[in-house]
Amino acid sequence: MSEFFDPRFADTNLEEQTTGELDLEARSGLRRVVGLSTELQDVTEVEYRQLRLEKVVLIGVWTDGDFDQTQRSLAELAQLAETAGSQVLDVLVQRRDRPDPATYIGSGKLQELHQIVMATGADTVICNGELSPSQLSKMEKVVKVKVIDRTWLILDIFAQHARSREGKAQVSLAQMQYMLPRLRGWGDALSRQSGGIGTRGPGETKLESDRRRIGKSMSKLRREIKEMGVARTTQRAQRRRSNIPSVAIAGYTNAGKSSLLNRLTSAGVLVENALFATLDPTVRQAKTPSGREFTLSDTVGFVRDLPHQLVEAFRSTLEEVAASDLILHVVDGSDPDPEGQLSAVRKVLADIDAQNIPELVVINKADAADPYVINRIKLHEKNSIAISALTGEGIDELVAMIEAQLPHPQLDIKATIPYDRGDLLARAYREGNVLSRTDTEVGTVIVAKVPEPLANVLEEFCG
Ligand SMILES: Nc1nc2c(ncn2[C@@H]2O[C@H](COP(=O)(O)OP(=O)(O)OP(=O)(O)O)[C@@H](O)[C@H]2O)c(=O)[nH]1
Ligand SMILES: [Mg+2]
Repeated sequence: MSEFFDPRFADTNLEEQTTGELDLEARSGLRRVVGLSTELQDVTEVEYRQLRLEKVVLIGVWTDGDFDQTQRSLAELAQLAETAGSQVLDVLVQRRDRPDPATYIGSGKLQELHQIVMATGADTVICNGELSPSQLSKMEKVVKVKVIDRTWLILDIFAQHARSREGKAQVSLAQMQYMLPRLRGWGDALSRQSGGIGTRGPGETKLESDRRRIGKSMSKLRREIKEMGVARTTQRAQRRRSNIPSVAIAGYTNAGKSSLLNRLTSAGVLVENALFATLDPTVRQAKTPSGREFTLSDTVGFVRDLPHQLVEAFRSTLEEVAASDLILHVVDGSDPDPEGQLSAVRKVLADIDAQNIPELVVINKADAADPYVINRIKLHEKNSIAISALTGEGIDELVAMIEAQLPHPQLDIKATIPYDRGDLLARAYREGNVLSRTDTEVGTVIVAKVPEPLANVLEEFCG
């Protein structure tokens, strides 16, 4: 037995939408919404594409775990849909042992879904998961509007938010990667629109030529993305040579990563109550209170089950995190499930080989969070601190923790630096940890821990 549940999320404003009141006649003239299939032809010509989602019905399957978890997951899907610019008309959950292999939800329920789509005037159904191409097309046949899955929805938000050339190329690549194995599922639509003789290569079906074209575009994009990442790799290498440690801000989307960067460096990056507001990485110079330089980077946020296509495509952007000396893992302490956020982010960190980088858990939004929840997180996360990027609470303590956890310069030295070598003194402060300083007649005597290259330069002043 399977049943529909309607979790009635507070922010999906369905109050006035009762099926009986809707003019079903007027809505029965459903148009076939222009969807993925019909736009496919242009895929190699346009840089990136957007679905213009409008009125959507969300559907999820509740298989295991508690209902709360399913409800949270659908609330997040609703937030994603709204971020993509759609209005959520209804949210439905079906209780099943597992998703139906053919149609995701059972065929009887699919008919009910069709009724709901007609009654509400929805033009799109969004499924909470990654669906196979044939599941999507079978569902479309019954509900008679476009059906997309969570992965495509996230790809769409990324497409809308991509600003830089690199970001757009990465999103295009991820979209194509998603689309390639799905071409067969949309075969009908493709053959309907194909122009017949003259539009295909010799002995080639439309499907094959589409595949080939997309494959070619993907290789081109991969090449371009690689080239665009070179500048960043060079800068990173330079910083490494001069021993400037790098700190990366990472975390769940909307946790307050950009707000934290702004708070720590007055970077002025975009802060928005929207998912995936940041796609392009920002790197800023910062200094500890004792004057030690480090870089601080803010990058794309993560989400539960972040589409692997995006992780792949954004690999060069995410290298900023993978190559850092310390990760500030920002988690939203006011979220209903901060521990779930932490583990979702750690999965992605493992995917990009960043799981062994020292991690400082920054529990943000302490101003809005339940103190009990903060304590609960602190209990499990030994290296953590609660802060508010909004009010500034805990920021000084965070900075002190960052300073203590930056990689330590290795060599102990005592040097007398002549007064005309102010540059070396400045370097000792910048790159090392100056423990004491005394001004004498012959120069400044410092006792310090410094990295090896600087120790070599200072050698002639030691002893
Ligand atoms: N109450 C409260 N809100 C905060 C705090 N920090 C950030 N916010 C809000 O949370 C929302 C998201 O902040 P961002 O800094 O854009 O978050 P982000 O992690 O960069 O998000 P994405 O780039 O979209 O992944 C904004 O509406 C911020 O104003 C905080 O300490 N307290
Ligand atoms: Mg951001």
